[in-house]
Amino acid sequence: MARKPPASDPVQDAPTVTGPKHAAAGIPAVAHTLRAAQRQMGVRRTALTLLSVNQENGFDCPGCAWPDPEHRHTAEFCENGAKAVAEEATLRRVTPEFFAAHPVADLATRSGYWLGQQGRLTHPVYLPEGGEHYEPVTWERAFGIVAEELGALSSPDEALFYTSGRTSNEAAFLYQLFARELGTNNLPDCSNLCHESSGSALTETLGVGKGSVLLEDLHRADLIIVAGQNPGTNHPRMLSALERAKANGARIVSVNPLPEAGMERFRNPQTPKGLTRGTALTDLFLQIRLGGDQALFRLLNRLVLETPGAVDEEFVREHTHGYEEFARTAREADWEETLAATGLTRADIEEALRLVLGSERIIVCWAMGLTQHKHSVPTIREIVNFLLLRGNIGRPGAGVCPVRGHSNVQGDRTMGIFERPAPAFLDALEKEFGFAPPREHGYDVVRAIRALRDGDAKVFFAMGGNFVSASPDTEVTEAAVRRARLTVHVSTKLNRSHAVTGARALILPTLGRTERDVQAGGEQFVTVEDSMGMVHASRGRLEPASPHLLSEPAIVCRLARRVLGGRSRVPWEEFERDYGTVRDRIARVVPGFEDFNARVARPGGFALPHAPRDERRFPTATGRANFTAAPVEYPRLPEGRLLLQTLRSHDQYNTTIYGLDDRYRGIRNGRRVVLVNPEDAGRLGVADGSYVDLVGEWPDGVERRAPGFRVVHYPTARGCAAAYYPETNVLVPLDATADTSNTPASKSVVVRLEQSATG
Ligand SMILES: Nc1nc2c(c(=O)[nH]1)N[C@H]1C(S)=C(S)[C@@H](COP(=O)(O)OP(=O)(O)OC[C@H]3O[C@@H](n4cnc5c(=O)[nH]c(N)nc54)[C@H](O)[C@@H]3O)O[C@H]1N2
Ligand SMILES: Nc1nc2c(c(=O)[nH]1)N[C@H]1C(S)=C(S)[C@@H](COP(=O)(O)OP(=O)(O)OC[C@H]3O[C@@H](n4cnc5c(=O)[nH]c(N)nc54)[C@H](O)[C@@H]3O)O[C@H]1N2
Ligand SMILES: [Mo]
Repeated sequence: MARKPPASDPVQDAPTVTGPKHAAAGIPAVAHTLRAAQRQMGVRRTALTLLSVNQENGFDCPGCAWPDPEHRHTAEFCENGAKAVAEEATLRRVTPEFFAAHPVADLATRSGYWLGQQGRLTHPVYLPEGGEHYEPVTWERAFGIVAEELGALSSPDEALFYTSGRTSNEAAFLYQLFARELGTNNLPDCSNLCHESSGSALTETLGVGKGSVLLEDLHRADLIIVAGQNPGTNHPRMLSALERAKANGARIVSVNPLPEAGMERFRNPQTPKGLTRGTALTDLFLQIRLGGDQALFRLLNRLVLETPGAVDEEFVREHTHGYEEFARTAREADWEETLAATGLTRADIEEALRLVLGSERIIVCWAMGLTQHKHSVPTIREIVNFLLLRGNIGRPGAGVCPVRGHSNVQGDRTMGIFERPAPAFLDALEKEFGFAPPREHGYDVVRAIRALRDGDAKVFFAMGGNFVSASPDTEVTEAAVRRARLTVHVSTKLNRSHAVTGARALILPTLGRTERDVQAGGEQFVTVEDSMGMVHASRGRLEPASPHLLSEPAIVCRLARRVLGGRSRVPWEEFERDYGTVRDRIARVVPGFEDFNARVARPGGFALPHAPRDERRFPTATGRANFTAAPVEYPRLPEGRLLLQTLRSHDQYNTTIYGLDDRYRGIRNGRRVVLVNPEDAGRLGVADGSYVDLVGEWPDGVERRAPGFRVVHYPTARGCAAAYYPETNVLVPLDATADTSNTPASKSVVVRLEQSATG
């Protein structure tokens, strides 16, 4: 079977380059939206579907986790949200005939783009041991196969239950309940690859691993620092919030190795101004080196400490712990070292300080640019120090704003999708359901891969996602997954994980967000939690892609009945009939969900409590907000090497590739590109348009090579390079992870460029 990363068929990857744009959204985005949607859905369905995204009676956009504004426009969707919807609501279908025509070995040679473009999965299918094709299977038989393999394990801890962040609260709650009644906490999820570093840092310092701001806080802030995030592509609706903040007088600092178009200027298609020039968003652009953020915030903290009257002494005295030690360490911050770590100038940092000191209310927003480094957790802790110093936690217009990825990734964690559950959560489960959940911690994603590799895990079950493509070290991960006895994917669309299988494999097709979910108890809705802790209902409107689909809750309930049989204490049948009964249990188990069914029925849903935000109460080990002190770290680059970040283009949703353009960065018709600063390129002797292999350097001596990338001279920070994920995941070593959170360090990979043989 092909092990090589497949080429980007059907279109030969042939990038053309025009250079970065300086504004995002506007009329071209609207045109792109409609064109992309109509290609998948046709004109009528496009209109029907897009009009019910994020409306009170409609479905939650399966794109990002950005919250909904209180006054919704008729078209509360963005270009990339529309693409996410069109991917799901497409009229193309993957049927049993498709699998008969394409053996698994053939699927394994196809690109992720090609696989995704084939359309929605229509039937449960099974790959028997030694088989070459997936073949149709009944749901009963499929659940029987899972039960057989789970029953053959010597311990439930040999099973892994992965979750991607689109799963609803109801499905997530049922799924973790099933895994725990079976007897394992092996619940790795995409969060392990994503915002785990934020959760780790915030739980320790503030006592709650979530953001502390609501949308109205952004509108009221004096200063918003956006670090390590590209909202123009990944959270386009955030640009409207930034625009509104600007109109109210806020300043915006953007901290990024790349000048991202969306942060420069926003043309809001829903306002008259947006039809012309739009709004300039960034007041100060700090073009930082990859991994330089901790050093930057450390020096800013020193400068704040040295400014008379700048520290909010009352807040520090009343609410915090660890100030003295932190202040001692911060005072040692060194200008020279900071300039080297960040690549910034003295003037840059002095200007940033001036904006900080001139602002009463400060918010820091961030995403993957801060969470996917070895020292991500201390970096985010340093940001907490920065905010605590001036009392910017727990008052309007101020706080921490980790901007989440998947539309319900935060809710899934709230529902107990976590390999290290809090004892209080397990106690509540035990009390409610009367079985003793396992207490030992389970595997996160990286540990799950090692367990598969080492033969310690034998059944891999995925509730959504694309495990082999999203995970690091593609070759290691794929070889590990192939050792499994059974791999099972609950999926809407085909992806590479279906072609890299255990001895036996199942694909269980499921309903998407956009589709009507009818159970024995009538039409159902589900709920989700956005990035700011707002919970609301989501109701699909479209006819399901096929009559053979089951909803995610139904799949879990039926599987649990089949696997656990008479020994289960859980009323799975009732839960499947009526999701309201699941919400009644969530209300009794998860704090903040009291009276869930009644409150979620209100328009707009409700906000979960957040003690630091609401009452300046910090449920940490010390009972206060913790300042922390850690040594400053930043990546050191050997001579002749570059530090590579693996990031998203404008035409993808994680491993789902919508198209081959990255419009705002001026790249078209290809994904195998590497962005290199022209001065570095000159020093390394790589011409614009030449082809190179990216070769990873990591102390284990294993050669990790991503062949055939077109060099693009691009204004990124010196010493840094950028290329798209998942094509470059082959370069991220499994063991290169963040301290504490164990998130793969996919934004700081040391590489050398070699003349390409394949170009
Ligand atoms: N359309 C679309 N929307 C999405 C997604 C998608 O793939 N497509 N994915 C969703 C998911 S799951 C997530 S987690 C989010 C991801 O949202 P983002 O975090 O915006 O995604 P990335 O493309 O990884 O971009 C990382 C950004 O951080 C910058 N950066 C990288 N390293 C550093 C650093 O060391 N310091 C600083 N200051 N900046 C750095 C990069 O230049 C880039 O601008 O988006 C979500 N929304
Ligand atoms: N190198 C590198 N690696 C990364 C990242 C990076 O920046 N760089 N980012 C990481 C991040 S932030 C994340 S979140 C992960 C993402 O990791 P995952 O969440 O595992 O990956 P996705 O590509 O979002 O999953 C796409 C698949 O989900 C399925 N799907 C879509 N909708 C539904 C649904 O409603 N139900 C079900 N059951 N299935 C559905 C479809 O089959 C689709 O093919 O990747 C991580 N990997
Ligand atoms: Mo993510």
